[in-house]
Amino acid sequence: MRFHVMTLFPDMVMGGLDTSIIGRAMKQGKLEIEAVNIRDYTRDKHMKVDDYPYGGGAGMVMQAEPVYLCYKALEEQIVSKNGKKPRVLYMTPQGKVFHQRMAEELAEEEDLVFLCGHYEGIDERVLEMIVTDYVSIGDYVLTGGELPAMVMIDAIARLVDGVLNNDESAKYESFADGRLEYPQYTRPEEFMGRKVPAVLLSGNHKKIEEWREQESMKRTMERRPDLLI
Ligand code: 6GU
Repeated sequence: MRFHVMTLFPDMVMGGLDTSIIGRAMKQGKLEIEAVNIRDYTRDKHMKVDDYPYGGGAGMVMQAEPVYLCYKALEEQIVSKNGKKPRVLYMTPQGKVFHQRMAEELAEEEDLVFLCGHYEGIDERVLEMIVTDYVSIGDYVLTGGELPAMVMIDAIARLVDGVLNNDESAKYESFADGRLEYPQYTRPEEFMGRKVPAVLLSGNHKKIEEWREQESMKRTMERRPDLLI
């Protein structure tokens, strides 16, 4: 799977994703992630990519042309490899709120383009021309789309075959079945007077499974009862 991020801060995006599990998967060739600098597509002699909003108001707006030219260059590269135009996800608090089912659906794509805005947003005209999906990561405001793009890429990439080395771990986790995961323990058996639940040391796999099922339900009722309705 290939992720393409259109951004004014490519180092932020690559720096956040080329470590740990996602970094390993990139090195193994299971994922490709590229961050393309929108500023490379300005034709302004001062490399300007933003301007004042028509009608007045606070802040600056990213201009249509650099975003358009950046997308067209990417589109050509993607179509030549893949044969079809990619989905283009614009990161905005005005979008549909991202969730696990959306991650599962997006993980089916071969290429995904993430468009990250900054300042007061991007000229509406280029959004109308290139964006296929408006996506938010929750009801709060961030300074730019880079962190949301990184969050989404992490959530989608770990669903790609071969990215997690233990394919069990994608199966039994929070949200995979609409419930929170059961608590985990490792050595030592006793830590500052707190013991590991005895059932986990019993070797009785049926009992352990029942206990985990109960804990998972209890935890979901306590912490996220909204998941059960
Ligand atoms: Cl996707 N972008 C920005 N700028 N802020 C957000 C967001 C996205 N999702 C929640 N807040």
